[in-house]
Amino acid sequence: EASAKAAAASADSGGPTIFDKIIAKEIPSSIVYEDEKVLAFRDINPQAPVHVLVIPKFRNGLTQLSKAEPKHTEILGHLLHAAKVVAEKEGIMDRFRVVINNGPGACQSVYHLHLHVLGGRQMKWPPG
Ligand code: DGP
Repeated sequence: EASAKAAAASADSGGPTIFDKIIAKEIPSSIVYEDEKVLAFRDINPQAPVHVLVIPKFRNGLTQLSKAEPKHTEILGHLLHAAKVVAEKEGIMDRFRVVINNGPGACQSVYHLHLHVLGGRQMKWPPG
């Protein structure tokens, strides 16, 4: 499973991703939180009882965290705050993890920046 995911991971093409269709609601998703800047929805392949993805509605070049520039600082802060709101709504405020996979070597598979909010079980350290 883990190696299959790593193999499926590809490099950043800069092209559209599945998340564009989720934002446009052309593909249904289970939305947990939404505002004018971000969308939070349940991961299709959950790795914990709570596994929510938080994404910017406007990618603006942020295919991955390594592409972050000073112009992105506001949305980056907004995403982190939204992760906290998701944890609060999901009832895992005292025991959650936020993860960003960056690049094929970290198993990033969708090139639209996203935060994973994970919780609802005992989390292990170090992560795999
Ligand atoms: P990453 O590997 O960090 O790039 O995470 C991408 C996540 O996106 C992965 O955990 C599965 C999730 N995902 C991919 N396609 C869909 C989809 O169509 N719907 C939902 N809800 N999640 C998706």
